Amino acid sequence: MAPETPGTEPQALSNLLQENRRFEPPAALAAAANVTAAAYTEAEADRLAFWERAADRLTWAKRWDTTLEWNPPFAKWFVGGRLNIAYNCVDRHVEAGNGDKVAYFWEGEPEGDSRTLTYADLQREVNKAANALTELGVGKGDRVAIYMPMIPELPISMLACARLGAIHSVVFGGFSAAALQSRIEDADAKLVITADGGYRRGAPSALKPTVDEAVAQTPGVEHVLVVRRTGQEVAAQERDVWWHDVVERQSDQHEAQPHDAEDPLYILYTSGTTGKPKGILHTGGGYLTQTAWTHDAVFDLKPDSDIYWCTADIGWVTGHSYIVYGPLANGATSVIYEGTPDTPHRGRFWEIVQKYKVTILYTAPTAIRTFMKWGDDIPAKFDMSSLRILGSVGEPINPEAYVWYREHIGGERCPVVDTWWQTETGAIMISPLPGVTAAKPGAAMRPLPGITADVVDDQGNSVPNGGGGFLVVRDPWPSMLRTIWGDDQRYIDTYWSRFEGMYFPGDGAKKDEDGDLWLLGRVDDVMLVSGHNISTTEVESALVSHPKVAEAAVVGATDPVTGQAIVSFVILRGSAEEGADIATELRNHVAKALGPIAKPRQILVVPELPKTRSGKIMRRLLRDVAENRSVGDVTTLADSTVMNLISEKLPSAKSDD
Ligand code: 6R9
Repeated sequence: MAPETPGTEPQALSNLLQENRRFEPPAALAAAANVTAAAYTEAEADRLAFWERAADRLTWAKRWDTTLEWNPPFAKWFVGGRLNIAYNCVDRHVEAGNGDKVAYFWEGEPEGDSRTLTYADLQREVNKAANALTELGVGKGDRVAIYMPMIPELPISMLACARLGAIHSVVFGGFSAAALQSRIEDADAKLVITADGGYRRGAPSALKPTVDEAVAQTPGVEHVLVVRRTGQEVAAQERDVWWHDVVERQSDQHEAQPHDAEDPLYILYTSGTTGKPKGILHTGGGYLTQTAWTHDAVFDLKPDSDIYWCTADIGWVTGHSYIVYGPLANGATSVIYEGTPDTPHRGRFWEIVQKYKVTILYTAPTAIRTFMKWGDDIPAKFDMSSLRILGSVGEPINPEAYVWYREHIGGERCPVVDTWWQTETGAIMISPLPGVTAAKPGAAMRPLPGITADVVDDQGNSVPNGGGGFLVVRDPWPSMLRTIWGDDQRYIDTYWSRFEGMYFPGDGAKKDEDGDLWLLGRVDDVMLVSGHNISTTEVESALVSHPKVAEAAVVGATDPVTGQAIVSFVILRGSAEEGADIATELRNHVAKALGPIAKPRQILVVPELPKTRSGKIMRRLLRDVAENRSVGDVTTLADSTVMNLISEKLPSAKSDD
C-alpha cells in the first residue's frame, strides 16, 4: 500500500526519505568564517544593496549607474559599469604586491609533470596570448572556440579572450568532431584554440584530428592555434598556427581596456537531453560578482593560507566558475589536475591533496561514489590532514556518499557543502555556508543570501514544509544567463514559460519539515508509480544506504499494473559479493527505507553506469534498456562501451513478485 495521508492533495513529488543526521559547523571555523548568518538578514532586508556590496569586491574602471534593469525575463546587472574581467582576475593582484603568489599549481597526468604559475607569470602569459589573438585578427565581440586538454594554456586562452572582450566558447575536449563543428557554427567562431593532444589514462590522446575534421566544414574559422602538449604527429593545415610560434614571441605587456558590465563574456553549450545544444550566454560584471562572492562565502576562502582544488574539467561550467573566474578574482591559489583519478593508481587524488596540502576540495558525487566503490583503504594511505572544507556539485549527493566523504576524506572534521547550481545560473545558488549551517547529509539546505529560490506545486504555489514539487527561482540574480545565444525565444520557452514570472531550472525538490531544500533530480526523470510521483534521487539514495551498494541509478519503466515500475541498476562496493538473493535484499531494504510504494520491481547488478562527461548518470539510456528498446543516442557518453556491459547483464535481471 502507498503511504498516503488521507485528506491531503496529491503532491507534485512525494517526500519519502527521512534523514535525521546533522553536522554542526566546527566552532573554530564558525568563529573565523568569512560569512555569518547576518548575511541572510542583510540580503533579505535589501537584496540589491547586498549584491552591490558583492560587486564592490571587484575593481571597476567606472562604477555602475543602475544595479538591476529587469525587463522579465531579460536582466541587466550593474548597468553602465565598466571593468576588465582579466584585469580583475590577474593584474590587480600583481598590482597589490601579490605577483609572487601562486595562482595555479598545475599537475599533469604523467607523474612528475608539473608547472607552477604565479599571478605575475599568469599576467605575462595572458598578455602574450592577448597580443597573439589581436595579431590573428580577434577583437572585441568575436567568438573564439577553445577545445583543449586541462593544461595552463586553457585558462590563459580564456583570460586572453576576456581581456580583449572576445567571447570564448569552450568545448569539452572529449566531444566529437560533429559536436565541435555544430558549436563552432552556432557561435560563428573565427578562431579555434586547441592542442595536439592531452594525456588521458596514461596515454596521449589526440585532439587536433578532431579539430581538423570539424573545421573542414566551417569556413568561418580563419585560424587554428595549436599548443604542443604531447608532441604527437600533427597533420598541418593551412590555417594552423603553433602557439609556440605566435604566442611566445609576443610582448608580455598589454593594456587591458574596460568593457561594459553587460558585454558578453562567454558562451557555454549545454547538451540538454533533446534538441540542438543551447548556447548559454554569460556577461561579465554580474557573473564575476557572483562567482567571486560565492567562492569566498561557500568555501570560506582564506586567500593567504588556503590551497583550493576543484577537480572539474574546465570544459564544464564548474571549471569556468570555480577553477578560473571565481578563484582568480579572489586571488586564490588553486590546483589544476590534467588527468583521471585512477592514473597511474587509484590514490592519485589523495596523493595530490597530500603533495599540495590542499585545504578545500570541490568534486562531484559520481567521483565520491567511485571512491567508495574502490574502498576505504585507498584514501587511508595518504595524509589529508590539510583538508578543512569539502564541496560537492553536479548531482544530488546521496546521504551515504556524503557521510563517507565526510568520514574518509574529511576525517570527520570538515564541513561538506552540497552546492546546487547550473550552467544557466552561472554560480552557486543553493548551498550550506560552512561556518553557519548545521548541514544535513544529502541536502543543499538553503538558497544563498541574495537568492530567492522556492519549491512550488504544478500550479506555481509555494509548497508547505514537508512537501515536494518543482524548484524555481523568483528573482533575477547577477550571474544568471542572459539568453540562449541567438535564440531569445528558446530562452523564454525553456526557462520562463512553465511558471509565470519564475525561472524554472527543470529540477524537482522538496522542503523538509524545517524548510530546508533537498534536490530530487531532473523532473524529466521522475517516475509515476501507482499515481505517485517518485524521485529517482530518493530511491537511489535508499539503495546507496545499503552497505553493499556503491552506486545506483533508477528509472521508471512502463508497467501494465502500476503505470511505471522502478527498475534499478546498482554497482556493488569493492568488498561486496553478488550473492544470489541480493535483489531481494535490496528491494526489501528500499521498501523499509521509503515505504512499499518505492520498492523496485527489478534490480540489476552492473559493472558501470552510463554517465556524461561531467559525471551525470544518463537515465534516458537506462530507460531504453529497462523497456527493452535499442539504446538511443550515446554520443555524449563518457565511455560508449558501458552500454554493452550493461546490456550483457540483462539476463541476470530478477523480477520477483
Ligand atoms: C554545476 C552543474 C546542472 C544540473 C542541475 C541539477 C544537477 C547540479 C547539484 C545538482 C542536485 C546538486 N545538479 N548540482 N543536483 N544537487 N548539488 O552541474 O551544471 O552541468 O549545467 O548541470 O545538475 O539537475 O539542474 P550543469
